[in-house]
Amino acid sequence: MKSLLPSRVFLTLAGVLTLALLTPVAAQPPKKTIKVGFAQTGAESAWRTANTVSMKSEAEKRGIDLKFSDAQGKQENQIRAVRSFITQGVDVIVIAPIVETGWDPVLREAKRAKIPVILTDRTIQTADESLFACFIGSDFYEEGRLAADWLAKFSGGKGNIVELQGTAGSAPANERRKAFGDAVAKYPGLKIIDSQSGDFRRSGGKEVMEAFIKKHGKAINIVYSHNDDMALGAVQAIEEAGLKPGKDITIVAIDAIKEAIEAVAAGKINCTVECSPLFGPKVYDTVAKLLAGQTVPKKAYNKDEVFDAKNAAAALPSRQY
Ligand code: GZL
Repeated sequence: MKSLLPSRVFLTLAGVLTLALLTPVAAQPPKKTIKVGFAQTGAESAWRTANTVSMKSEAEKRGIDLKFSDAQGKQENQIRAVRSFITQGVDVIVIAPIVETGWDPVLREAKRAKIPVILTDRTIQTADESLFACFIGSDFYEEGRLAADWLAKFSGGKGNIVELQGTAGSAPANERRKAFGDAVAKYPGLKIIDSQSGDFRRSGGKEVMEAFIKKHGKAINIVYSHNDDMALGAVQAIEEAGLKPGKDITIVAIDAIKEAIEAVAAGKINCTVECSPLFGPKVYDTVAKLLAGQTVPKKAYNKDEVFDAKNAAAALPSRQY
């Protein structure tokens, strides 16, 4: 049978095909896995747990190699973790600084190692803002102001307040306290009669509230708590004292964790101001921009909403933490 192709064309095609099969395709260089070191504060509250879940699950989704450290509430453990991340040569360091001060020396070491640092959740006090690439978190002062404004309206600007403070020296405790105090000062009928730290812990909120009830008894009209976990502890103490939380004593808190919104819907807490912990996506988008040499905003604030009897029940189905 006559060949369909002249033999020399056939041989040429066969040669080209053989050559193509034998020439290794230029292997794409394997995509480098991004390594991120995250120095987390600890596991003091439901908010913190949700924050850790967001950071870990989003890293896994994006194929990021996350080196995670839980400092168990101690700054020295966080600083040790940052030094370890520098030694490991991670690409970016993320810190949720437990307290505001004492960060410059280790941040200078990260800068010398040319590793960018993202501050997430809590800010720091430093004279040299070049020591960190950016801050991603909430505006704690605004949260304190929103809580005070809501309370002034709800209480008609009258009542004795006891305050449950967050972790001593932390940015949220400092700013939520200052904002609330600045706002309440405008109402002569509102008076902060006592204020103590419960360290953002539920057990701390319960213990401090028990002491307040013992000391002030029925003189207490209002509880202002720097986070929901301490407020939920205070609810337990108020009930154990035979009083009705949300009715005999008004309770205003911050975080808007699901359990607190449920308590608002049940009338046991009167208001909680949101402080979203779901930073994962925003942090890793920022990591990608920094590694691509892009500039990022120095401060990026999350949007926070206020929940009370009017909107709590409707919000519950969509809450993620
Ligand atoms: C706020 C965060 C605080 C929460 C607490 O961004 O730092 O720490 O309000 C958490 O619940 O423990």
